[in-house]
Amino acid sequence: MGTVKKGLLKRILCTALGLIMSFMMFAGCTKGSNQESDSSLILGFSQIGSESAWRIGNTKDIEDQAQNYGVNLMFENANQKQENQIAAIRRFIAYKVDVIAFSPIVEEGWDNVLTEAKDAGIPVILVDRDISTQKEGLTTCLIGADFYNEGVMAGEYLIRKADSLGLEHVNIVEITGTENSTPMRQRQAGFADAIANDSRMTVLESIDGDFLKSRGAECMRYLLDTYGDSIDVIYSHNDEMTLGALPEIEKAGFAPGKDIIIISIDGGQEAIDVLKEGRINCVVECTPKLGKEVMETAIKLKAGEEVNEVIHPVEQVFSDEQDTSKIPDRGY
Ligand code: GYE
Repeated sequence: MGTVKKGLLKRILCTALGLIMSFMMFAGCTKGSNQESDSSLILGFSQIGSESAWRIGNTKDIEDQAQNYGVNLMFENANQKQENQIAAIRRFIAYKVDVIAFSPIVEEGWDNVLTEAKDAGIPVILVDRDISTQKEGLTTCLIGADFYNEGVMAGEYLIRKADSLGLEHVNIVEITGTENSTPMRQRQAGFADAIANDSRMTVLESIDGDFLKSRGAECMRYLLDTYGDSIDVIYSHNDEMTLGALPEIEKAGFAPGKDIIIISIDGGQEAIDVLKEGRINCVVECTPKLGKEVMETAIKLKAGEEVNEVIHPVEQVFSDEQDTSKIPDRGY
């Protein structure tokens, strides 16, 4: 065969192979090993944004598990805006996806778009955060952490810490997550309830840090200016805000973890490393690894099967009460 003909044959073969591979990828056939996989399922997922290590870990897990289960994922990042999430859900409806999943940035304001999804016959899974509504049947289930319990675990740690240090009075400042979001509301409520009967505890102020590192720093500067050395404890609703606050505390001449008790939530690697250094006292775990449950639930919903209304992952507390050098790598 002449070189020209050989080259042509090679090109035809490559193109054919390329076409077969792209078809397999589109159909989700690249991993056929998972028995429960469904390569015909199209899942629209609207993510809140990329505000934290938690969120980035959550996105990666959803993408990895979609691949693992052979699910075709239409992923949209709302960059912290509810209107972008609403627009994404409308695009999923227009595209006639099989299942919609989303993490609502705040609890209110979803009735119209979710009624449209319901009218289109598309089941909706809430991932991570909840919604608040008077209407029945807009969503099928919630896959996410028990934020109230996280707040309780944070409060109970503080009571044990105050006992061990023999503190008589404890002044707390709270840096909260995004206003009107489920983790903000529940982490605040769980913590408040856990310390309610302990007369040593006073919350000096709760301030909105929006789950952002930059806001954590800003809030901390304000709190230090306002309350100075009367602050005994910082209860921060996520690691990002905690990591933003720490340098400000140090700049003001205090040693975090010693002069001021630091309590955080999430458990990303960076915060765990700082816990190991002794500059954070306690990190309540909130796992971002929800992808497996999301895929399995979406597959069941498409098949018309029943699903559990609420799925909470099991979570733990990391703190200076344990040998922190033994905490395994977190992976996010
Ligand atoms: O704690 C925070 C993130 O909703 C549980 O959102 C999530 C929270 C998480 O940005 O870091």
